[in-house]
Amino acid sequence: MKSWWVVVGVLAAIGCGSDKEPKGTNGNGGGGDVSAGGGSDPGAAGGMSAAGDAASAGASAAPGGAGGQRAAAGTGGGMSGGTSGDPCSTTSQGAFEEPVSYTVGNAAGPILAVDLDADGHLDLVAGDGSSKPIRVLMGKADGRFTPADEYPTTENPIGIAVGDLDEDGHPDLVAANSGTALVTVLLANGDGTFKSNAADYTVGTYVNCTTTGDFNGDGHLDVAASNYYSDNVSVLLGNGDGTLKTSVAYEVGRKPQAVTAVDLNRDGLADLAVANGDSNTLSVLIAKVSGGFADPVDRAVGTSPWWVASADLDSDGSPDVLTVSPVSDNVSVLLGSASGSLQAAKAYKAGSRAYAVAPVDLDGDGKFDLAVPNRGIGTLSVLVGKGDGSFKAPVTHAVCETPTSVAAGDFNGDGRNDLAVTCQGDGVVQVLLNRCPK
Ligand SMILES: [Ca+2]
Ligand SMILES: [Ca+2]
Ligand SMILES: [Ca+2]
Ligand SMILES: [Ca+2]
Repeated sequence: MKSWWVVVGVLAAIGCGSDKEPKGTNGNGGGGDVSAGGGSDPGAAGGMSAAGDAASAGASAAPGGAGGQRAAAGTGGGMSGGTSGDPCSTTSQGAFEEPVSYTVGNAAGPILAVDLDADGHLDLVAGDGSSKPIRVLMGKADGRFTPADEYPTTENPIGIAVGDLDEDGHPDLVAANSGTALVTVLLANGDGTFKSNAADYTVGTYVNCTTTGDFNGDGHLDVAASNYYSDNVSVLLGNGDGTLKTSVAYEVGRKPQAVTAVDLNRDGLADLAVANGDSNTLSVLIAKVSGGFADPVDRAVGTSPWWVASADLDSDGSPDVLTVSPVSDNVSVLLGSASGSLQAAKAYKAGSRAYAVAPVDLDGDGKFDLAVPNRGIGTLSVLVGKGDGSFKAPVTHAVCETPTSVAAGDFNGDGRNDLAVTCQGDGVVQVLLNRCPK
C-alpha cells in the first residue's frame, strides 16, 4: 500500500551537496573541480529543495507551507528588517526569530525537512560531506528539535532524499555517498529511527545528489543519482519492497552537480532535471512510457549551476525549474509548459556564492518566494515572488558564516513557513522561525 501523503509531499525532496568548488571561484578549497577524488572543500554545498515534485504524483506543489508534510524549502535569515521589498517590512526586527542552533556535522551541507514519525511535526535530516552519518533531528510542537541521532552510511553522504520505498507508509531515506560511488537506502521504522540493515547500491563516480520518483509508472518509487565524475545520472528502479534494481546510467552534461525528479510533461512519469556544473546547463530527461528516458534536452543556465529545484512558480499547473549559480551569484528560473519543455532561463540576482535555492512562501501571500543561502557572505537572500514566475530584488538576512543549504516547512505549526540553514564549518543547523504577520 502506498501512503499518498508521502508521494505527494516528499517525493522529490532532495538535499545535495558537493565538496567540489564551482569553477571560477576560490573558496576554501582553492577553486577548481579538478582535484580528483574530492575533498578540497568539505562542504560546499548543499541545498534543498523540494517543493516541486508533487508533479510526479499528478498534483502541483502549493507554495504554502503549512501543511506539514511537504518538504518545501526556504531560507531565512536573521535580523535585518524593514527594507522595501522585505517580506515582513512591517516588523521592526525582520522576518525571523533569533536562530536556534543544533549540532550536526562540520561538513553539513544537505538538509531536508520531512515528518518521519507522522506526529505532525516536521523533522530534519542532515547529510555530511566529511564523515559517515546522516543525522536526524526530531521536531517538537514548538518548532524546536531534539539533539541529532546518527545513522551510518558508507562515506560522505552529501546528497539525501526521502521517499517511501518499501510502501509501508513511512518515508525512507536515500543517501548519495560521494566517497564510495554508492547510494545507501535506510528504511524507516516510522518512529524516526531506521532499520539496521541499510543497503548499498553501486552508482557512478563521486555521486553527489539523489532524488526519488516513479520513472517507469509502475507505482513503485525509483531512485536517481547524479555522478559528478561520470557525467551521468544513475537510475535504480524500485521493487516496492525497499530494494532497488541494478542502476542504469544516462548521459547528461559535464560534471552534474544536482538532480531532481519532477513530472515536467505531466504524463504521470517522473522526469529528471539535472544541473551540469561544468556545462553551465540544465539537462531535462523526459521519461518514456516504454521505459528509460528520451535524450537530454539542455538549456543554458548560470555558470556552474550548483543546485536544482522545482515548483509551479506561476501556478499554471506546469512545474517550473530553478538552478542556482555560486559563480554568477544568481538563480536561473526556467518556466515550464504543458508539453514539458522549459522556456529560456531568466536570471535573478541573489548574493555572493549563492549555493542553494528553496521555493517556499515566506510572506504568506500564497505565492512562491525563493530562499537562497549565500555561502560567500554569510547571508540568506529572500526573493519575494510575484506569482507569475518572476521575483523581486533580494532582501538579505544575516545568518551564519558559511550557509550552504536550506530546508523549509512549518516547523511550529503556526501556518507560516520556517527555515533550517546548515552552517558549514560551524557544524550546526540554524533554525529560523518565521514571524511575518499572517
Ligand atoms: Ca515528526
Ligand atoms: Ca517505479
Ligand atoms: Ca513525465
Ligand atoms: Ca510569497
